Formats: sequence, C-alpha cells, structure tokens
Amino acid sequence: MFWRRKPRDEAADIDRPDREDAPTSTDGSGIVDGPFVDPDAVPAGWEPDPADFDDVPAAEPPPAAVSPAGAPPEHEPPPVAEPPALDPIETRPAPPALVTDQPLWGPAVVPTPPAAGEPDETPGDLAAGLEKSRTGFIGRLRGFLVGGPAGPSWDDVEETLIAGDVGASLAMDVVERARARHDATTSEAAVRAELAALLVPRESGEWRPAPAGPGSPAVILVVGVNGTGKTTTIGKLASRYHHEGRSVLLAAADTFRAAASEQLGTWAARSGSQIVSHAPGADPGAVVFDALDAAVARHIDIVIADTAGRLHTKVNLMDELSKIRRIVDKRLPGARPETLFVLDATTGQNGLAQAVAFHAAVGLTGVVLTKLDSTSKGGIVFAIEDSLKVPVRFVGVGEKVGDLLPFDPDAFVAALFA
Ligand SMILES: Nc1nc2c(ncn2[C@@H]2O[C@H](COP(=O)(O)OP(=O)(O)OP(=O)(O)O)[C@@H](O)[C@H]2O)c(=O)[nH]1
Ligand SMILES: [Mg+2]
Repeated sequence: MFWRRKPRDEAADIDRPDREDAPTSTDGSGIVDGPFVDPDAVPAGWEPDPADFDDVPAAEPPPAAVSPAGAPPEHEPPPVAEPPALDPIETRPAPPALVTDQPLWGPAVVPTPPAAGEPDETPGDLAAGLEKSRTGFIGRLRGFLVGGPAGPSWDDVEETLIAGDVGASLAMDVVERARARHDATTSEAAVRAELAALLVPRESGEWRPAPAGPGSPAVILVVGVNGTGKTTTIGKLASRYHHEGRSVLLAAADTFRAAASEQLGTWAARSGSQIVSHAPGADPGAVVFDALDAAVARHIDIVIADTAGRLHTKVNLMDELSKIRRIVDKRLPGARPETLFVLDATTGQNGLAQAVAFHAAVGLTGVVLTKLDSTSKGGIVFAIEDSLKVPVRFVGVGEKVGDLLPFDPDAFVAALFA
C-alpha cells in the first residue's frame, strides 16, 4: 500500500486565504494571529481514495526463491575468499632500481649489501691520490723551507704557496705567521701548522648527513659547475652509504641533458640505490619534490639530488638552484639539507669565485674536492675552507667507486707533507 499526499487541488485549498474557514487578519496588516498552520499538513480524518492511485502500478510481489531441489533456500553467508598469503618482507622482490613516472609509494626498502671484495669498491689511497701535490708544490715548498745557510727562502715559500693554489693574500698571511711562530721546531713545522690552522674545526669522527627528524630522510643536494664530478661523486657516495646498510634514493634533477639521468641510473643500479627521474627538460624542482615524497613513503635513509652543472655567472641558472633548495624546505620543513659543492681541484683560483657564487645561491654546507689525483696543486683546499668557512667533506682521488675519501684535516696535511 502506498501513501501519497492529498492531491494538489485539495491541498491548495488549505493554503488559499479566501477559504471560508481561513483565519483573517484583524487589523488589515495581513498578519494573522493564532496557531501556526502547516500548509502541507493533511487534514484530520482524511482517507486515501483508491481512485487516486490508479496511475501507480501495483508492485509485483517478488518471485519466491526456490532452491534447485525445490526446497526453500537457506540463508548461507556468501563464501569469503581467503586472503592471499603475504610473503615475509625479506623475500619480497626489491623495487626496480630505475623508477620513472611510477607511483611514489611502495614497500619499505631493505638494502642488500653488495658482494664484498669488488676491486672497484676497495677504498682509495689518500697518499697515492695526493702524490702529485706532494711531489709538486709541497716538494718545492720543503726545499725552500730548508733553504741555504741563511735559512729559509721566504719569498720563494710564498710564491710556491701561490703556485700551489693557496691564493696570494693567504700565502702572504701564512708566511708572515709562520715566521712569527716560536713554538715550531722547524720552518717546515711552522708552515705546516699554519696551513692546518686554516682548516675549519669540525666534529670528530667521520661526517654523515643527518635526518631532520624521525621519519625524515637526510637530504644531500649536489651542486657545481659543469664536469666537476658531481654525478660520479653521487655514485661513490651512494655506494658508500649502501655499504653501511643505509637505503639511498637518487633524485635525477639534472633534467638538462637526457644522458644525465641515464648516467645516474647506471650509478643507482651499481650502488643498489633507487632513483626518481622525470623526462628530459622537466622541472628539476618537481623531480626533487617527488623524490622527497617517495623517500618519505618508502622510509629511505638518504636522498641525494644530482643537479645540472651550471656556470656560476648565469643568474637564471643560479636562481633555478635557489628554487630547488627552497623546494626541499617546502616539502620537508626544517630538513636542513646538506648542500655539497663539488669543485674540480684542477680548476685553480677560479674555483673560489665559483664557490662564493654557489654559497650565495644555496648556502653551502660542505665541499667535495674532486680530481685531487690529477693536480700537483692541492692548495685549493686551504683557500676554499679559509674563504668560505665551510668544511671539505670528501676528496676525490680517482674515478673508481672507492676513490672518494672522507676528509680528515690532520690526515690530509700529514699525507701532503709525508
Ligand atoms: N681523476 C678523477 N676523475 C674524476 C674524479 N671525479 C670525477 N671524475 C671524472 O670527471 C668526469 C666528469 O664527471 P661527472 O660526474 O660526469 O661530472 P658532472 O659534474 O656530473 O658533469 P655535468 O653533469 O656535465 O656537469 C668523469 O670522467 C669522471 O670519471 C676524481 O676524483 N678523479
Ligand atoms: Mg652530472
């Protein structure tokens, strides 16, 4: 049985003010005193007229369900599918090394250390890497410091320091202070102590990038001019951290060259890292943003972002770098990313101008000095630390994976003067 409101014409009568029994205003204002009358209310005693519902087809009773055997059906719960057995997390397949335009969520990463003993992975030798500088400017320096019967040839010492990329004014200061030292046993010890004093103080033990907080990855942004060794350094770093059992995700934010993300992809596969990359020409900031998203979702320990090499004098390119840096702050507020400036040690004093410009654009927190094995003038280490007051974190002493060595000031000076 359907119940339907009284047909409209009768209901309209209830609303009509000219109805005989309708209350009227007593003061001509139209406002009626008395109890509220709901215009939609059904009048008391109203009964539905079956003729009103002729147009409504009577609902067919549902056919009685009959079981195949003719017996009334029993109410059995539908069969519940067994949930698929989950693999233990250790045996789940690792996500693919190259992640391009894929969803940014996935299982937690359990890094599998690479097979030990690969020849490439063996740590490089600092003494061997500094061979050219030791026998080059430092060798000449020592000769002048011994000098003749009249003592050291200080002018030659100063010139040798300048030739070794220490820088003109710094070389003058070092000589002046070394000559004034009375605690050193020899002139060489005095110069060595003055050079060591130029290196900024740092924490004891090996430096490692720190996460901003629980659940956040540590973030390293790698910057520098073209061809200094940024991507190679990232590959070496990723390998180092992977060996330590930390999960690493590489952000291919050098979208300038198509080959750049392929190069990084090769390093990712080689170092057991994951990678987030976009199509060539994409916004590098978007790559970094997505990489951070993926890293948070996958509980990655360290994100290392590669960036395109750029001339420090190109304002728009330096602005782009500042933007990438801001994107890290936006996605991970308070992350305090490490911004590593990769400097080719063979560049000479121009490297100092580069470092200053990059420092202004992104605020450098560390320097990686590459290709020290290829130069006989390792004095740029002292110049850069004294000028920026930013510590050198690693030195590159060759092209092999193990040829990136943590920078220890004492060990470095000792190896130079060995
Ligand atoms: N000898 C030596 N070569 C190095 C070192 N680090 C990097 N290289 C070489 O430097 C060259 C350039 O390295 P990349 O890593 O491609 O440099 P990049 O800064 O990423 O270059 P762009 O992306 O083009 O700006 C490669 O041939 C590396 O093998 C090092 O410490 N010693
Ligand atoms: Mg590169």
